[in-house]
Amino acid sequence: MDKKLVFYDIAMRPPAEKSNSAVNPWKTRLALNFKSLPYSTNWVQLPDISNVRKSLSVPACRKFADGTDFHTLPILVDPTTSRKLGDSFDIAVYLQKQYPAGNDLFPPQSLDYVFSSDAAILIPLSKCDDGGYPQYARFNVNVDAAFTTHVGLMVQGLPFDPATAEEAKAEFVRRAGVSCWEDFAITGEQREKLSGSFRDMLGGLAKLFGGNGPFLLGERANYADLIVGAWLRMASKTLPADEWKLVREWHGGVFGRLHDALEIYAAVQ
Ligand SMILES: N[C@@H](CCC(=O)N[C@@H](CS)C(=O)NCC(=O)O)C(=O)O
Repeated sequence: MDKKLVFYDIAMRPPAEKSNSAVNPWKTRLALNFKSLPYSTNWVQLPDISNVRKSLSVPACRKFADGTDFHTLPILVDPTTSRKLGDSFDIAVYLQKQYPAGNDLFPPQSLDYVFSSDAAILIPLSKCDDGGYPQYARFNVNVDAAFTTHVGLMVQGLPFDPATAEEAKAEFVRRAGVSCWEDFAITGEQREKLSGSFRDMLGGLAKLFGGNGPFLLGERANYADLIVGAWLRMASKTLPADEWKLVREWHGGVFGRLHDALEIYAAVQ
């Protein structure tokens, strides 16, 4: 590698390197650090993502329910190969294939986890190429669906940058077809119910971490741990403190241990 990789992440409340809470950029950051690759972070404000993505000529990998493009991060640019990638799973596959030395993101394992629910997901998830790792691709889709079904618990806790908060919130309101930001609040009995469902969903996932941990395959992490770990990073930064404490403790503390064991890959470069 001649030059550092360039990683585009979402800037939340300053300092951005403390409040970064978007799950898919977290998957990429954890993967870059796991592979010990030198990179720099370009922080992008939420309302600027479309322009940045278009200016890099990276096509959208997600669509809104009405079929229009949904421009997202992460993006990774590799100046050494001139490659530009705009999906966290594609990025992980690229990193493993282009930079195979060191930690292996995709050791063989079955990752037998399927999430099914009747709850609708507001914005459809991306359909991605499995990159030659179908078990991991399927796991990514199922874990994303499992957490996205419960993301309502986290939305109100997103640490927006005050400079762009009103604009960003208005866009979230528009997409959801609700009338104001306060409509996202989930409280009382409704919150207890969703929180119970979140606990049960995590119980299903915890079964995969049945060994001595802290990772799926024991002492060495892989991309499947990073996928769950990225959602835990988002949860840690957006859930009310008492709820995050519960998540850490549920199911014998498996997710608290996983989150903490991934701390070594969470540094911001
Ligand atoms: N499949 C894509 C999804 C990326 C995605 O949904 N990114 C979200 C953050 S986690 C985003 O950029 N959202 C921008 C917005 O909501 O305006 C990936 O894995 O990279």
